[in-house]
This record gives sequence, C-alpha cells and structure tokens, in this order.
Amino acid sequence: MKIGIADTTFSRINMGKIAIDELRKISSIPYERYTVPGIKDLPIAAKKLLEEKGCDIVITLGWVGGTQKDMLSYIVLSMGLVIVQLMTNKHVIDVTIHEDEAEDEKTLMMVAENRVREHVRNAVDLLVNPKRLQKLAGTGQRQGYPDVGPILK
Ligand code: RDL
Ligand code: RDL
Repeated sequence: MKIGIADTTFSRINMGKIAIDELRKISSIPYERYTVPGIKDLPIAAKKLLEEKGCDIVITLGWVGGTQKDMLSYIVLSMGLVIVQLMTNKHVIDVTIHEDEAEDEKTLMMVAENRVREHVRNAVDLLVNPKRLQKLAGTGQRQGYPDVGPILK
C-alpha cells in the first residue's frame, strides 16, 4: 500500500511537507512525493503516481492565486482530477487553497494547514478505515474552517 502526494512550487506554503508530517503522525503507510510547477500539472502527476509509481490513492495539494485567470486554472485542475479518478478507478483527494479565501496571511496559513491535515486523514480513512467516514455521513464536515454541522430536526 502506498499514498501519493503531489504538490506545487506555485504554492506559497509547503503543503507537501505538512501532508507528510500528518501522514507520519497517523500511519506508517509509505508515500511517494511528486512536486510540479503548478496546479494544471497536478492531474498528470496524480495519474503517474497511480499508474507508474503504484500508489493506491493520491492527495493533490494546490494553491490558487487570486485572479480570474487563476480561477480558470483551478477549474482545469478540478476537471482533470475527476477524469484521472475515472480513468484509473482510484481516489484523488483534491486539497486546494484559494489565496482569496482568508483576510490575512496568518489566517490563510491556518486554514491551509488544517485543510491539508484533515484531508490526509480522510485519504487514510478512505484507504484503510472507510467505516469512520460512514460514521461522519451527514454531519457537515469541512476542511480548513470549522465544521458547519448537521441541520437538526
Ligand atoms: O504547465 C505549466 C503551467 O501552465 C501550470 O503550472 C499552471 O498550473 C500554472 N498556473 C497558472 O498558469 C495560473 O494562471 C497556476 C495558477 N494560475 C494558479 O493559480 N496556481 C497554480 N498554478 O498552482
Ligand atoms: O477530494 C477532496 C475534496 O476536494 C472533495 O471532497 C470536494 O468535493 C470537497 N468540496 C469542496 O472542495 C468545495 O469547495 C465540496 C464542496 N465545495 C461542496 O459544496 N460540497 C461537497 N464538497 O460535498
């Protein structure tokens, strides 16, 4: 069993390092890291990790800049990752930070770190402990910001 971690040099935070730190805290599953220039390079990195490097699941770590052009790049990434999943029949966990989703850099850093760590836990659960996710079904989980919680009757 192996987990792929794909990250970018475009990101302003070392998201790959945070992901590896979390993975080491919660499991001993081996990993393979693959760093590419930017988000549009992540779909092929994910596909190579799954098909050539023998990974069972991939976590992609992307950083989207604040302009409309960056948003368009994000849509390309997102569609590309869905296609990779359908082509390989394996999960790719898309962790994306949008540079404009927080007021200041300190908050952005906190959101990014939380989102990466929570999605690493999701990826490990998808792989080895899917029952934990089932227990959380319908509970309004969010990654990065606090969970919104369920709507109660
Ligand atoms: O294949 C080389 C680049 O085109 C690729 O790395 C792009 O993902 C780079 N890139 C953009 O061209 C862009 O307009 C990125 C962003 N925006 C972005 O917001 N985040 C990225 N890359 O990681
Ligand atoms: O692969 C991990 C996540 O990227 C994936 O689970 C996304 O579907 C999570 N997600 C978003 O990133 C988002 O911006 C969701 C929503 N919005 C949404 O509105 N509803 C979701 N997921 O179920």
